[in-house]
Amino acid sequence: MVNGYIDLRSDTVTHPTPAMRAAMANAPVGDDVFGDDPTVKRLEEMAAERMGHAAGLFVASGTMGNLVALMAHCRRGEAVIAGRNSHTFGHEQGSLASVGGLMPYPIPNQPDGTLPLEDIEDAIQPDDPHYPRTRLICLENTNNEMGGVPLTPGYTRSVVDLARRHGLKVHIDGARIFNAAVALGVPAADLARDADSVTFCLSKGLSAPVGSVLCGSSDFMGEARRARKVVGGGMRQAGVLAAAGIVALETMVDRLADDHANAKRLAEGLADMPGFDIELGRACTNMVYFSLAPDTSIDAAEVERRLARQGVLLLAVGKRRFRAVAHAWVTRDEIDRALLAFRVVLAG
Ligand code: TLP
Repeated sequence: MVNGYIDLRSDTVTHPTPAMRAAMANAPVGDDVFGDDPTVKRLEEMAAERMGHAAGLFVASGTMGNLVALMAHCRRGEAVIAGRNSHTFGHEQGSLASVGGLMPYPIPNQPDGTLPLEDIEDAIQPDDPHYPRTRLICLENTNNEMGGVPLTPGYTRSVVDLARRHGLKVHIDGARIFNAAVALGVPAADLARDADSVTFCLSKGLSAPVGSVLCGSSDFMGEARRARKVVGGGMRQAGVLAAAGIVALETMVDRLADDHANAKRLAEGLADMPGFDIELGRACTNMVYFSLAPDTSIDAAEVERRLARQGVLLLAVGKRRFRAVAHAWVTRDEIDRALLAFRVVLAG
């Protein structure tokens, strides 16, 4: 429960755990813009190690981490290849263009979240003064819009190999990379170390109140630190926030398997209801995307309203499509109660 609701809108609604609140209250801090905050440094080191990279940078959000990464990799006027169905392209207000001065070349994501290698190759601009220089490829793991699907280490490696052949960099928006790691049964580093940079979020399934960490090489982090400052992301006694992030990394990763099991349970329950259409196989991490069956007469906004009256929140992501996300603040029992509420709502 979150504030009295079975809140399935996102894993971003999770609250900090009691251990996080205690760590925040007691965290040693310093001015992080001067590099003086020991708790931020510790989090950055832990994060870098978990991702298989040399250095980390604590940032305020996933959006900031992605923007800072893009700005650090590219110069204004350069081109970035990203998924048409990626957060960086579609849900960050176009900041790569408006703030970063970068030209996006979007490619439709496949149902498994991947960008076909041929499409990436086709999107690389020739060395010709008519076109921007292509500098970077962005991947998203898990891919949110395609259903929270994880990208495998093998696929990531193949994109990195392609990038190397063309002298390009690779950034991974790994907002939910730990969900991918848990679903695939591999260490997160196996999904991240081959890329030039990766951002992951502490404030989604890991339940910390604020923050993400951008990881990469030490040289890259020098550039990223500058980019973070220019977007106003230099924080001072940020150790109070980083402390929760440390607890998140220490205590909240392995339990993501419970969220995946709950998402599967929700998906299976919805599949049993004639009013909804769902592709069961897609619910392999903590997200469940589903639609109203063609003969269901109410629209998604109405379902959302009726469910809220039953104490269940979810997101309508289209006129007839929804997203529900399992997370640490929803129990298995609450998933079952949510399924009952769905039945009530469909019955009118
Ligand atoms: N996604 C949010 C919404 O913005 C859609 C959500 O509820 O899923 N990358 C990915 C893949 C994300 O899903 C998100 C947040 C971000 C980056 C941005 O993270 P924040 O919200 O910390 O800026």
